[in-house]
Amino acid sequence: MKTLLILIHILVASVVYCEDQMHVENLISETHQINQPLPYTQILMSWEDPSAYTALDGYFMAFNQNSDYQLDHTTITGEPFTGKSQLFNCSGDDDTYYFHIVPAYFDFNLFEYVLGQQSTVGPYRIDTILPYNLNVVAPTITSTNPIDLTITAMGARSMCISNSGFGDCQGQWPDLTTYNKWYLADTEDGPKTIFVQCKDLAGNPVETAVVTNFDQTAPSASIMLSEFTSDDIYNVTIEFNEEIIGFEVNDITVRNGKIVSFIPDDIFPDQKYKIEICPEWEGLVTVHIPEGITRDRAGNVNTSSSLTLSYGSYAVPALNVWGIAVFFVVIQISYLYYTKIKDANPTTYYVGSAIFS
Ligand SMILES: [Ca+2]
Ligand SMILES: [Ca+2]
Repeated sequence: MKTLLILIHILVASVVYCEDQMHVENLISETHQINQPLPYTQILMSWEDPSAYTALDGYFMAFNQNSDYQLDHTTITGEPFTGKSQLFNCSGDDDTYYFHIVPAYFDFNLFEYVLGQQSTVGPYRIDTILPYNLNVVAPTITSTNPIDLTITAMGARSMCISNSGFGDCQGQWPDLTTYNKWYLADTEDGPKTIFVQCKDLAGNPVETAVVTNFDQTAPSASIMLSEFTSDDIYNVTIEFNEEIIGFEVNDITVRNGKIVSFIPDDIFPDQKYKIEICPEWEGLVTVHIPEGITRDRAGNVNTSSSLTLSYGSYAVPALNVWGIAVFFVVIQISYLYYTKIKDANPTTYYVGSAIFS
C-alpha cells in the first residue's frame, strides 16, 4: 500500500513539475499596458490556471519594483491566494513595477508548498503624482507682441498654452521646452489672460493662468495752471494719464521762467507733480515737456505737452494748438489797442492768466 501511495505521489508530481505546464496562463493587466505611464491608482492583474495542472492550491505573488524578484521559500508567507485576479493599490511618479506569480500546491510528505514556475510581467509604469511647482512668468506689462513666456514644472513633459481657456489647444500638446515666445491674440490695450496647462507622460494635469497688461499707448501729460500767487509764482500741475518712469525736473523746459520747486504728488508720485515757476519778464511763459523724455511701464515713450502762460499786463483766452498762430496775430493787435486804453485808465490792469494747455 505504501508503495502504491509513493507511486501515485510520483505520478502526480510528474504532472505538477512538468516545466511547460507549471506557470500561469494568459497573465495580463486589465488596467495597464506594458511600459506605458498611466495615472490609475489601482492595477488589476488576472491570469488563468496552468494547463493540465492537477495539483494546485493557489498562487503566491508579489507586486514590486524588482524585476529579478524571486518567489521562493524565503519570500513566500502564509497561504496561497486562490483567485485568478488580484487588485493592487499603486502609486508613484512614473515608477516601474513588476508582477510576480507562481502556482503552488502543498506537499504533505515534505510538509511545505511546492512551487511551480514563476511568471514575471512588467514593467508597469505607475504615475499617480501630478506635476508640481508649475511656474509661469510673463511680463506684468508689455508693449510687445509676442511676449516672453517662461514655463517651468517639475514632472511635466508637455503643455498647452491658450489665450482663450485651459486645454484649448486643438489637441496640440508640445514639449515643455518648445516655447519661449507667446503671441497674444487680442492686441487691444488692456489685461490679457494666458492659460497654461501641463501634463506628465501619464496625462496628470496641472494648470495656472497669468495676466499681462498689454499697452501700446504713449503716455501724455496735462499741464495745468493751479494758481498764480502774490509772489508772482505760477503753481503748475503736471499730470500724466498713467504711471511713468524716471520723470524729473530736468525733463521740463520752461521758456521765460525758472522752476523753483518740483514736488511729486504724495498719492501718485509716478504720475502727478507740482511745480512752481517764477517768470523772468513780462510776456509769454511756456512750460514744455518734450516727446520721448520719459516712458510708461510698458516702455512707450511720452508724447509732448505744453502750457503757455501770460505774465504781465494782459490776459489771453485759452486756445488750442491750431489757434496759436491766430492768437498771436490777435494778441498783437489787441495789445496795441489795449495800451491806448491803459494809458487812458491805468486801473484796468491784469496780472497774468493761463492761455492753453
Ligand atoms: Ca507624474
Ligand atoms: Ca501706456
